[in-house]
Amino acid sequence: MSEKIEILKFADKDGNYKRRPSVFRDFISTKPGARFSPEAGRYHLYVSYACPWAHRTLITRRLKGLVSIIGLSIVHWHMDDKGWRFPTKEELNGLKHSDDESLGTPDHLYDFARLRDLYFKADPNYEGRFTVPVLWDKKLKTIVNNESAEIIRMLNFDFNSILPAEFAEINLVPKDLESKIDEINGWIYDNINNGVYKTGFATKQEVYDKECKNVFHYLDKVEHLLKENHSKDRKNEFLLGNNLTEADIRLFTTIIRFDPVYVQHFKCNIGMIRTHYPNLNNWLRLLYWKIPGFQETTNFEHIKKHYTKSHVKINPYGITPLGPIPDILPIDQ
Ligand SMILES: N[C@@H](CCC(=O)N[C@@H](CS)C(=O)NCC(=O)O)C(=O)O
Repeated sequence: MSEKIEILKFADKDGNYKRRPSVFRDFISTKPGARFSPEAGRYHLYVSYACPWAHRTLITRRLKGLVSIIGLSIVHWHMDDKGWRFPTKEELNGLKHSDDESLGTPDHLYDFARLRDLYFKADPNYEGRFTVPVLWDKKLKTIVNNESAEIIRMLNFDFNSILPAEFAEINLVPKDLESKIDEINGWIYDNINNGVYKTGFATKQEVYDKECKNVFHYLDKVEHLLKENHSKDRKNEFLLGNNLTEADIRLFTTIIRFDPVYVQHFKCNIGMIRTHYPNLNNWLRLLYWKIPGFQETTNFEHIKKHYTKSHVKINPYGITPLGPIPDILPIDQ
């Protein structure tokens, strides 16, 4: 299917991009008799380093100490007309180091060529999209869940019984902040996380104008929020005060892609984070440079190449811009 059809299929007749809901929506649970119980080595995550939704799961897996408990396969950055694929043996043999992830990894479980093969293994009649992230159950050989918002909640809460205390204690959705987190996630998702896609995939000028202005309106709102937080107490460096929460993770994966990709590729170019949003820029650099888990799950090569070389309708020659240089400013600049 060509990119044109792909985009048009999800843009309505008025030129608005519509994201379709995920299909596999089961949950891992400690309740007796639960179909999916938390077990070390039972589950596997399929991600793309390019994808902001998958990136949420990578950060949460790392922060919760689940790296040795939940396995990982990484698709190639190039998404073609059949969707995501894994790097071929030849491609991987051509790399100097066996731990080089610049092209992704093989499918560590089944050696499938494509992510769609995994979806068909779970359900031969599957008719939805073949999206990342996928949380796979090796025991029942099926997809537990392919909705990132739900996967990160499970990673936060539902493995605690098998985690060492230092990781079980980490709670990215503390009870007293839960409703605030849900509220902020809601408007950030609609207007920023998905807002950049609605801008970039708009097929009518007036839709683009509206969506682009909307993204910047909400970036202004976040900028203001961070500024207010910080002016009340210098320790308030995060969206909801002095503790990192799920809301920061979900915003981070869009903001880290903003200057390198969304500004030029999705034409979100009324401003840049580094030049127009000092508080967001400080927050971004704090997470990236100072908090383990953010930098190591961010792969700018996958991010830049994926968007610019996969969306052929937006960028027909697949030229990846060199800048901005650097991808993210150093902490002290
Ligand atoms: N609602 C999903 C959205 C995931 C999503 O759209 N992933 C994109 C990559 S950024 C994808 O895999 N797209 C493949 C396709 O649409 O064919 C989630 O948050 O998990």
